[in-house]
Amino acid sequence: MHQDVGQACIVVLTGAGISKESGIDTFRDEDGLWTRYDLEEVATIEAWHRNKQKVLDFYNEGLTWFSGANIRPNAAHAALARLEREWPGEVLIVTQNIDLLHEGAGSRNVLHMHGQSGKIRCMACDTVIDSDMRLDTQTLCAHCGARGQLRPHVVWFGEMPLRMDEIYAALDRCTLFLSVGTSGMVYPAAGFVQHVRRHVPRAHTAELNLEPSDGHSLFRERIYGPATEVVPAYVE
Ligand code: BV8
Repeated sequence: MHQDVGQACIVVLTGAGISKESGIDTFRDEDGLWTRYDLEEVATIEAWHRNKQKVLDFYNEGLTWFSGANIRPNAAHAALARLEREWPGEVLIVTQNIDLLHEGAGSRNVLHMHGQSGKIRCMACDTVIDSDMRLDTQTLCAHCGARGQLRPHVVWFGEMPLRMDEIYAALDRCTLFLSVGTSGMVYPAAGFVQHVRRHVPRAHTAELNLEPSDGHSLFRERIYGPATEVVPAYVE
């Protein structure tokens, strides 16, 4: 059955590479975050149970990375926001990033599968609140009063990413799966292209990245270059 364009759904997976030209470091490039921090020490649930303060220090320092006055959406974020405005069907951005640059560019249909900055969560009562306060092991939860149970609302390694059912439902109805600025090394996000190939064989798949990702051969179309150049050109 031919889907009319109005039903056509575009799913765009983004990673740290789309925010690089806005001044936010990626994770695995030669100047990336994981070259300065051991992810096992600061971004796993085991690290939280082993040394909460170390995890919170990493998070507190991270707050400064997004808050700089010069950290603004770039032309790639703007192009995806325009795509959402002008495309007659649905456009869903599934981002692995915790920054809010997609929203800053005007995108409204954004799903942060690895959590997002500006929110904290209580491990005792699971309440999620908007806050970019600095956290320490003595901070009390305003909802349940638990001490030292507040953590960033970020998905650590070994934790289930957020809203996976919604993501797979969107992938199952997409006509285009676009992957932008991700190394394709972290699952389940890295497996989305394979999911589309298997479940939606008619969908087109394209990778827009600075260099070939881990899963580059799985994409029908591959365009390489800085996101601020290749994404606006692709959206055109
Ligand atoms: C889960 C939060 C299951 C912190 C993050 C062995 C094999 C396979 C899988 C696993 C395994 N062992 C464990 C796993 C699972 C694990 C995983 O995949 N590990 C990898 C490392 C092997 N995954 C998980 O644990 C996930 N959970 O599987 O749960 C489960 C089931 C049941 C019950 C419970 C659990 C959770 C993963 C989420 C982890 N949290 N971040 C934070 O963000 O502060 S992941 C972290 O990596 C970030 O979120 C980041 O977004 C994500 C992916 O990285 P990228 O965004 O791709 O960034 P990267 O630096 O890697 O690449 C940047 C790219 O941009 C490069 O390609 C570069 O070329 C490009 N680029 C650079 N500049 C530009 C550019 N492109 C365009 N323009 C430019 N200018």
